[in-house]
Amino acid sequence: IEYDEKATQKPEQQNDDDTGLTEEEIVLANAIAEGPEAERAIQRAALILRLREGMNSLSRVLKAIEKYQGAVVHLETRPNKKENGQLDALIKIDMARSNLLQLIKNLRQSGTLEHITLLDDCNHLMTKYEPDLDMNHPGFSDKEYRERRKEIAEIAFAYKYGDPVPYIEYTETENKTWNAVFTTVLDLMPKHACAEYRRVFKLLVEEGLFNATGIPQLEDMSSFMKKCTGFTLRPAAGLLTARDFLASLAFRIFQSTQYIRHTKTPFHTPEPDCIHEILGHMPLLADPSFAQFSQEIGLASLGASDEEIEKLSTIYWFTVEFGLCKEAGETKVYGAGLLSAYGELLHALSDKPEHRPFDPATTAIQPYQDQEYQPVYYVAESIDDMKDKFRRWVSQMSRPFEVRFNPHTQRVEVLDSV
Ligand code: HBI
Ligand code: NLE
Ligand code: FE
Repeated sequence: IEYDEKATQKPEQQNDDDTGLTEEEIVLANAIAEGPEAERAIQRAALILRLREGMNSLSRVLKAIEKYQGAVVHLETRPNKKENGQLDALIKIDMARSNLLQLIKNLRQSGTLEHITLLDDCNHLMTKYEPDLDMNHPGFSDKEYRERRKEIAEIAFAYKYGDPVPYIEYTETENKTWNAVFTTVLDLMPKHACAEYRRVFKLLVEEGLFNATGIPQLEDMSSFMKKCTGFTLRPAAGLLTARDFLASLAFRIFQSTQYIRHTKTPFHTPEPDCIHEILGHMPLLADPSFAQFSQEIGLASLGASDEEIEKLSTIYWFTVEFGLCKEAGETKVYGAGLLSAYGELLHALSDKPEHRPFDPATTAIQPYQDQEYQPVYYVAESIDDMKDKFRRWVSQMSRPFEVRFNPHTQRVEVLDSV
C-alpha cells in the first residue's frame, strides 16, 4: 500500500526534493547558524501529520522519530478539518537539526506529512517594557493589571498552529481605553492617514468590526484580513524577537498581542498592545500592496545573518511602524506606531522632527528610539515607490537561495540554491 501511495504522489511533492531546500529547511536555517555545531544543535519542530491508517500510522511515525533519536515533547490528535472521521496528529519533537531534516524527508515520502511548522516556536519574547520588570511601566504597581496580562499571555502560550484565536471578554475599563483611542483616531485619520489606510478603515467600520464601543476580537480581524490579503493572525504574548516576528510575516502570519495598554496611558505606550496591532497594523495588512511589502520583508529575513536582521528590522521600524508618505503634495502617515498613538502622530507631522526621504541603504542603519518619540522620520514618495526601492535594495542582500511564497499551499518555496 505504501508503495502505491508513493506512485500516485503529486508531481508537486517530487519537486520538493529536486529543489534541495524546502520551507522547513529555510526556517531551520533561519533559526540556527550554519556549521557542524549547528547540525548537531537540537531544534524543536511541530509537525502536523495525517493519520490515514489511524493508530497504525501513528506507531510508524513514532518509530521513525525514535530511529532519528528525537524526543517527543507533545503529542495530540485532532479531527481533520476537511475529512470527517480522519485524524491528524500534532507532534512536537526535539531533535538534532540534521536528523530532523532526514525525518521530514522520510515522512514526506510516506505521504503522512501534512504540514510542518516551526511557527509555534517563533514566539520568543524580548524582556523589555514588561509590567513585571520595568519600574517605569504604568502597570508596574498595578497588581490587577499584571494579573490580567498574565491571563491573556497564557492564551498565546497555549496557542497552536491552526487553532482559532480564542475570544476575550474585555472588561469595561479595557473597552473604555479602546474607546478613547478609537474616537481620537477617527477624528484625525481623515486628514492625516494615507489613502490605503482610510480605504480599509471605512470597510472595517461598515463591516461592524471597528466601532467605538468595544475592542474587536482577533479572530474576527483575522477572518477579515484573510479575505482581503490572506494575512492571518496568531496571538503573541508580548514583544517578540525581530527574527521570530519577521519569519512569520514570510508566511503571511502576523503575530498580534491581545492585551491592552494600561488605562493611565491611552495615547502612547512603548510596547505593542492590541490597540497598536488592530488600529495601527491591521487596516494596512488588509491592503494588497502593503501586505505584499510586509511579506517581502519577512521573506528576506529567512536565513539572514544577525546583522541583516538588524537592518531589516530597522527598515521595518521606519516604514511599517513609523513611516510617512507623500500624497498629492501633502505628508501623510502610514506607520502603525503613529496611527495608534496620536501624541506621536501630531509630533511626527509637526516641524519638530527631521523628515528625510526614504532610502533603504541609509534608513537601514539609522539608530532608532523605542521609548520616546522619534527625532527622525523617513518620507516615502508613495507606498509603491517605497516597495520598489526596498526590492532593489534587498536583492543585493547575499543569500545562497531565493524564496517565494506559494499562496495555494501556504508554503515558502526555494527557487534556486547554489
Ligand atoms: N513583536 N509582538 C510583536 N509585535 C511587533 O509589532 C513587533 C514584535 N517584535 C519586533 C518588532 N515588532 C519590530 O519592531 C521589528 O523588530 C521587526
Ligand atoms: N507607541 C505605539 C503606541 O502607543 O501605540 C506602539 C509602538 C509599538 C512598536
Ligand atoms: Fe508594530
